[in-house]
Amino acid sequence: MTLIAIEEHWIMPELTAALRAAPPERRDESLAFNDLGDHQQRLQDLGAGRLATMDTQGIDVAVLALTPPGTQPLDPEQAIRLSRAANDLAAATVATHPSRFRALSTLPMSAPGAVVAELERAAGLGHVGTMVYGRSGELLLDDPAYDDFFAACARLGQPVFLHPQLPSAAVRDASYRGFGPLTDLGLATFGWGWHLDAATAALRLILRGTFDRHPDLQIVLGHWGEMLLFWLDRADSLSRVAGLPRSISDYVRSHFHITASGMLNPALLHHTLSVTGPDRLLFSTDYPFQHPSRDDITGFLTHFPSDAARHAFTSGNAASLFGIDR
Ligand code: GRE
Ligand code: ZN
Repeated sequence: MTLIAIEEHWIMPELTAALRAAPPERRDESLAFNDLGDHQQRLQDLGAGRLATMDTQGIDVAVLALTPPGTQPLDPEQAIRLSRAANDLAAATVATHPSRFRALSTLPMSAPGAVVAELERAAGLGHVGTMVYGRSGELLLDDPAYDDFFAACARLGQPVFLHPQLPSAAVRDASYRGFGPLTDLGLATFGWGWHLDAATAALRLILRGTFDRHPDLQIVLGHWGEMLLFWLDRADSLSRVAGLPRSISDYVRSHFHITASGMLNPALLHHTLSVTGPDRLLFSTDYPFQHPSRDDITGFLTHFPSDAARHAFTSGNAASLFGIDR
């Protein structure tokens, strides 16, 4: 069995320094998660330590992606420079261990006019897709400023991983305060807000007609589809008021791939299978934030309805979506 994990995070110290030095209105408090335990060291390690963990878990190929918030809170000039640096370092890492690593590119989303050029450059370096977030500054991902980006992703066959990020200050002030700094931050992020925010960003892309304009575009959602997959019955009524040609769940079934992000819960697997079928499910651990053991992973794999579905999840779907052949 080949195991491909597609949401495996890393960080570049120069980027951490720039994010920490950002002005207060651009600073992302979720950066603190990278400092918990040995995360910082694990995130920075693109060599022996990471490979040893992969070997212990039974992971053959890790698809690397920066940890949130990428370069998205940075000013345009810094975002362009550090996205390039991240893409170059990721390419060098893949070149050093070509049978073990692939990478998703990092794009300067705060400089919408520079995004397509860097996507094209990163695809040329061999990056198999890109990871973005639902918002950069005030600009939401469904803003027309990003339409050329989605056109380029569709044209180049680059899937877009839409990863959670800290909700805007306005949303946090309205909904995620009142319990003390740590609980407030957890409520806004890993405990709830991240997953609602990413689901809303995905839903907004559908409502904006993104997939009608770009029929070849593919999106990846983590955490078993964030909250979107659990609320399709309700979201479907939106397609009618929005005048979309297809139902929301129909867009999800034809334009979205769903990854586990280390949440190896059979109930979530069964729900996702009931929505999308086995051909859109992808394995990932969300390294280093989740660290399932080899036994956790093999135990989870017993819950698949067939060998074909298991194989699709462990490597087949990732191989075809990202063009990974090893
Ligand atoms: C994630 O990438 O999903 C993540 C983090 C930090 C903490 C928990 C987590 O980036 O799930
Ligand atoms: Zn993640």
